[in-house]
Amino acid sequence: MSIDILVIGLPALADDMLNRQAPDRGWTLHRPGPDGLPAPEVAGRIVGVAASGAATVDARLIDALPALKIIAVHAVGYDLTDVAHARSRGVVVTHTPDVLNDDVADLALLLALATLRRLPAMDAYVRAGRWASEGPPPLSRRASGLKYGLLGLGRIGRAIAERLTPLAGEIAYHTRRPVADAPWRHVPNLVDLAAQVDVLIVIVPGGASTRGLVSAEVLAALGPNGVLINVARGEVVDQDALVAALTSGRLGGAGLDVFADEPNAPQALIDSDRCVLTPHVASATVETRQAMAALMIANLEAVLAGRPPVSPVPD
Ligand code: NAP
Ligand code: 8YV
Repeated sequence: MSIDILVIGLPALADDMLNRQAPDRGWTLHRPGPDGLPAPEVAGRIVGVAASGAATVDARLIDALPALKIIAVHAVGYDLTDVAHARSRGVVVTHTPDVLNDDVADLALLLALATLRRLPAMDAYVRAGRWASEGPPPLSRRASGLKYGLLGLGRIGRAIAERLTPLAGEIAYHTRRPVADAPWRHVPNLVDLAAQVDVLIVIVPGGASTRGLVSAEVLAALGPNGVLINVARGEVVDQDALVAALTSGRLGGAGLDVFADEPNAPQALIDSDRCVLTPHVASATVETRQAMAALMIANLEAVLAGRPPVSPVPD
């Protein structure tokens, strides 16, 4: 008997791995149609969903799949899956934590350094022949010795703080509850943290509870010499306020991997040489994407064989 799985928007490497491994497991893979749903004759047989972190798995889709047992999200962030609705239907939701911590932390550090040292602008200066014609470019900012703040100190936040430790003058963080064994200073109020640091790095989950957390007030507290780094979700930052602060010089710079309306980035950010922009690639290395896909497949395999999931999303 075939085991039917709906595959939604997986990145190419994960899609290829699933395609290669499906026959050995007796899995038949299906894709949604233009309405976002599988064909009606297939919908009743789907027992698993394998979804990109960028794919919406909402109540409409879950309700269209009466035999569904598991939604395996290919990401640590599962803000686009309606977990409460899945649970109410007895469907397990899994994600891919930890295997991507190092890559996401590396990109956060890269964005911070590249923004402070204006790396893309310096590269463009050489390529445009301006070094030869105009002489040395304007000076950039020193990264070592600065005060770094983290909004979020979970799996990835800790990996970022550990990378910053040999570099930073000071590291502080804001979370709703202090982390018991963390050696860094907890700041109970986000605006206070932003006022105290030179660089604020955002690494909290997306969703309703964090939407707009980095507000105009937070950006004002960061100030004209402050730098914002976002490797979390675009919606955590008030993007209009960010554009206004950057273009008016009320914020020093920004390094952004995520945006409010992906894959679109605001033209004002594209035009600004005080931003470093990457297209949501913090986990996008061959090694990490293989590990994420393997974990997603392991979760599907476990739940579809009647075993507990390997990495369920927390309650
Ligand atoms: P995690 O281990 O669950 O950590 C989340 C942290 O955020 C915790 O310290 C939590 O502390 C804090 N937090 C949650 N809600 C908060 C709030 N309202 N105010 C202040 N702090 C809050 O998650 P993770 O594995 O580090 O991943 C974090 C997120 O990064 C993911 O959910 C995903 O959205 C994003 N991400 C992006 C990429 C990318 O490609 N750019 C890749 C991987 C992950 P408290 O609960 O104590 O507040
Ligand atoms: C992915 C992510 O880019 O893990 C997350 O939360 O944002 C990323 O690693 C993505 O969603 C891959 O499917």
